[in-house]
Amino acid sequence: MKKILVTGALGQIGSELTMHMRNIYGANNVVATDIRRIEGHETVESGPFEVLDVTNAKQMADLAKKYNVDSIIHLAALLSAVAEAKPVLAWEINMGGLFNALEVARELNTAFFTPSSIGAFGPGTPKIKTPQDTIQRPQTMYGVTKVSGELLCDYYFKKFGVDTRGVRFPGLISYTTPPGGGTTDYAVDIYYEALKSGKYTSFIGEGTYMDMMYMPDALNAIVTLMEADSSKLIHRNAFNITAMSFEPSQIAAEIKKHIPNFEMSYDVDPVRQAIANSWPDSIDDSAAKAEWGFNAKYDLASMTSDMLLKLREKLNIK
Ligand code: VAH
Repeated sequence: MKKILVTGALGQIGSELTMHMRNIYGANNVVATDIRRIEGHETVESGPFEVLDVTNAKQMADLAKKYNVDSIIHLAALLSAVAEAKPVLAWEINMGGLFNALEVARELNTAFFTPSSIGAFGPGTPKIKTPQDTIQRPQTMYGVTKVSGELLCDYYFKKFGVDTRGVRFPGLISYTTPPGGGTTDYAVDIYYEALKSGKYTSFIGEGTYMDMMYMPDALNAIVTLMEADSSKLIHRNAFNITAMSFEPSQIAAEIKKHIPNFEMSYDVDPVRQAIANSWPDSIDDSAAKAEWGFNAKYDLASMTSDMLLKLREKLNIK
């Protein structure tokens, strides 16, 4: 990758990935785009930024040609809970935007990355150590767009030779940009509330296991996969990757090691609980490890230590 276009660059992944890639490839070689411009945001101020509506095919093609990009990192999408509330809009953005991005990649012969998710699995999928290759019949609009996206990306590779690659992300936890409208967001919100109020009411029920990952591992995974030797890839769209699997009481217990008086309670959101129940408890990421050397560094204990340290600085809480 030498000249990279990022869509959704102001989102939870995009805002950190843009900075991560600018540090690696040079600020002027990573073109950040999003549906809106936020003045003063480091992603906007630290290198090329353009307003882009990914449902506008011509606008995306014109930008890719203007900057002569050789890689597209397509992140613009609605997350699970928002997509369930707005299914038609979710299809338009998640699939319409993806189709436009793949067409640009085909026309300009760029490399291509877009994330799938553990949300691409459904109730009929084996829940423990979910295999790389298994049944995928999700019952959420988010999941439908993720499975459809995986199939479309594989089609563009097989039919047109587009170098498409992707990962099935677990819940991503970060301190920079809060997620917007996901089912796993509780695992981010809990750290903020633990510091601000010393208590948190989880919208996901006790005992609900989901795969999770600290954002630094997610950023490294994207770059490592995109720089991997294409000839070694048996799979492409998309690789299971994970760092840990936990349920709400376990993250609460880890936080209590740092904040002994922290109090956890539960007020389950039936919509997001139903989504979480349809997802795996844990996934098998052996294919990613074997084919491109995926290796997560953070576990629940080390993530919690780092999250609380960085959030104390960010929130100016001693
Ligand atoms: C969501 N954070 O909750 C996203 C992600 C696996 C979860 O897809 O929708």
